[in-house]
Amino acid sequence: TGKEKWPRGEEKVWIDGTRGLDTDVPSITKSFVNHVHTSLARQAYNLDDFGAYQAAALSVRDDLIINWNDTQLHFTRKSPKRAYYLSLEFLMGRTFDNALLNLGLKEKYNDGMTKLGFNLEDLLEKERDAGLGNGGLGRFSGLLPGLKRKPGIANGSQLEAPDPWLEHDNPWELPRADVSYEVRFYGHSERLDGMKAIWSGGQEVLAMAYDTMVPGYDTKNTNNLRLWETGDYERALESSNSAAAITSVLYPNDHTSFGKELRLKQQYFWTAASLADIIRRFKNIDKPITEFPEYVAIQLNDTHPTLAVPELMRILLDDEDLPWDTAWNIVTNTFFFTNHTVLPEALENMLFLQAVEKKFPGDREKLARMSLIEEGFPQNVRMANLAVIGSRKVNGVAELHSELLKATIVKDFVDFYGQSKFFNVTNGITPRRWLDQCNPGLSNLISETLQIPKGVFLKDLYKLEGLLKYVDNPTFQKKWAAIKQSNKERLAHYVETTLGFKINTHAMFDVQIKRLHEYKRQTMNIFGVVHRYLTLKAMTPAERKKVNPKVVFFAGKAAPGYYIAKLTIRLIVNVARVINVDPDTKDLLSLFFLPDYSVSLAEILIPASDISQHISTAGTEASGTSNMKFCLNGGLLVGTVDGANIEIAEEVGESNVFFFGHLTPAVEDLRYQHMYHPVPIEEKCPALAQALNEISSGTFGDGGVYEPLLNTIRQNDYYLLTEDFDSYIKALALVDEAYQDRTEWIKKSISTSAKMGKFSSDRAIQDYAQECWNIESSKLT
Ligand code: GLS
Repeated sequence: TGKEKWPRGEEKVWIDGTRGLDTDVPSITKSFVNHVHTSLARQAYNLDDFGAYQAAALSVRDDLIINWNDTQLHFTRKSPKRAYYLSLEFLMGRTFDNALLNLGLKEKYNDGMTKLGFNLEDLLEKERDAGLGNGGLGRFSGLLPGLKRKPGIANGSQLEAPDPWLEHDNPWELPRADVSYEVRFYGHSERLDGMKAIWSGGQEVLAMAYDTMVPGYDTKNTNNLRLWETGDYERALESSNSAAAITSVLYPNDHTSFGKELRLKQQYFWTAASLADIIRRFKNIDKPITEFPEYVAIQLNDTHPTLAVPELMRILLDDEDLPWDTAWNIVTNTFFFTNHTVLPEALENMLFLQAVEKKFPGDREKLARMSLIEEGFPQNVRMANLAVIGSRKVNGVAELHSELLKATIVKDFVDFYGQSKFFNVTNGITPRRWLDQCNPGLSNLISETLQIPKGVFLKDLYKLEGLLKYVDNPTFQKKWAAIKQSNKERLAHYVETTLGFKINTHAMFDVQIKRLHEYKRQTMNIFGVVHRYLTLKAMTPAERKKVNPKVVFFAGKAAPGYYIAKLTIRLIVNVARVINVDPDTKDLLSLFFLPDYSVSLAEILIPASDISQHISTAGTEASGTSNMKFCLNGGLLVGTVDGANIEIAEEVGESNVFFFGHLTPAVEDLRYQHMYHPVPIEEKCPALAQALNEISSGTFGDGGVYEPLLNTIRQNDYYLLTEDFDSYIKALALVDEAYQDRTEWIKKSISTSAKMGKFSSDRAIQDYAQECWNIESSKLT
């Protein structure tokens, strides 16, 4: 209410001492110099770019902290319902540039840094990405508390090393020694004289909070991302397990369950700390515990935080003394679960069965399928089933994926609960980072053309539809093309400085960037490159003259234990070594695997792409989000009828997307055929067989080493390359043809970008707010 009694001392002295926001150039430079002198203990004489980045970051951080404090106070006073997003991954990317843009201070910092003898763009480059995650799942949560740990990086034929993210003080993170909770592992329960059971013994570990300020765009609201680290304090009561290991080892396998003790301890550590924190905050508002779901919604980002379900039950039963039914009712009205994949290996694997038995008497097999425990040796807990029964609603991340979920993984649960518990929220991407921050030229052109400030379309992406009026306008087309060209030059400059290769920026830039996985079929892309190389080699010089030059880019990481994925990287790198120096072809085809994939590298690659590849076997890619990013930046897609590709085509029109390959319903039958009626690859797909044989023959070095990779296709071909390769090559030919008519291509590019409104993360978050959390925005003024 703002009318409370002032908590201590003289109110006026407190108010006068409150620092304002640095919103003009003199106060920005003053704050910067102050941080150079006092926080860094340096001077103008010995300040390099990294020091300047730190001082500038600390000065922006001061502003963020003010807004963040005000936001926390606002929420504490209003006690609105809060949504908590529990995720084991947060791929935040860089903070500095994002904070400047969101606070609307970029130009002023630019001026200020120039006056101080620095170039802002150089300072922005000094920041290391905060990369707490694997792929799209982590990036999605980066939009919206977690676990603090040291991730690994990739390089060349993939080297793994600790991530340098945590080596320097991270100015964006506040250690909160004042916020900590004890988390207990192991031990036993005791029942004293028929009293309730008490959990005692085992190991106690202190969870300490680290907060990161996450500013909203064009608002003072600054949210909190809370990560947990094991504190110095550890009491091993019965066990010698090291607490430090809990937060220092990154769980590296996207899509693969680990099922081991450390992984389980990590998951329990962080969900227990987060729940203790949520309960503490709820208790401050002095409401009965039965009203918990009216004040708290918790979204489970995949199965990783599922232990929050039994942990909340434990708190309600043991600490709050509630009866089982009351407790379960609270739990199942608090949690919401988002599934991010139908791949079986990702489904990390108690009384509920009685209800199932009642509804479907005698159906033993159904009971076994729906059980939380998978019977076998050893027994496994089915985390996905636990997440489904513990949550009020369950969603997939694109229309096709949500339908497949209902038809497969959660089918029995749909029969039991009915359809209404299951729904879809198609993923989205933030236009602030994936348009304005990564492609300022395009963002400026859109603003100038539509004659609206950037803030308008960056907050309402549907406004881009206004561009459709200019599709046929030659002046606008020229400007649009010029921006793509300058982004291609920026990427070429990056490649030249990191890999030492000069590239032809007038060639078509073809990009595939994502985690390395067989289902994503980077293999099909590299075999396609080999096919193109062999075709070029067989041409006469005159024939080659008619060919569209093309540069193919790959980037992405493989899980450290994923042998086939790592072999794929090695193959790409070695094919590149051969074709990039072949005098017959190098002007027409070159290939790069860019090491150390990160959000920041994606910010350079995406705006530079003419075409990007999203070529998973139909039914395997839950959504994909880079497809949306490419399209927003005017890149076209070549892809399968899978994940969010489908919805993108619905928006932009199928004529603007290069679709190929078998559809989802055919996949199961084809796999059956492969298993029981195999046809030799030479017969089924000669073009692919030829590419594989060329690799086997040693043209790209490393004789014999690729056989295990090639055999995945020759033998079982689970991901159906032999079925889709021919239509893939045809689709690429259509891409080449379309690119020859540059004006038509630019029209497609503009029309695609103009129709990306649906894929704003604002729409996705709004969907969750309405369908699940039942909260409204609570804006700080
Ligand atoms: C993923 C899916 O594989 C992607 O298709 C999806 O876009 C992403 C976000 O929903 O989630 N699931 C996963 O385990 N990693 C992913 O990137």
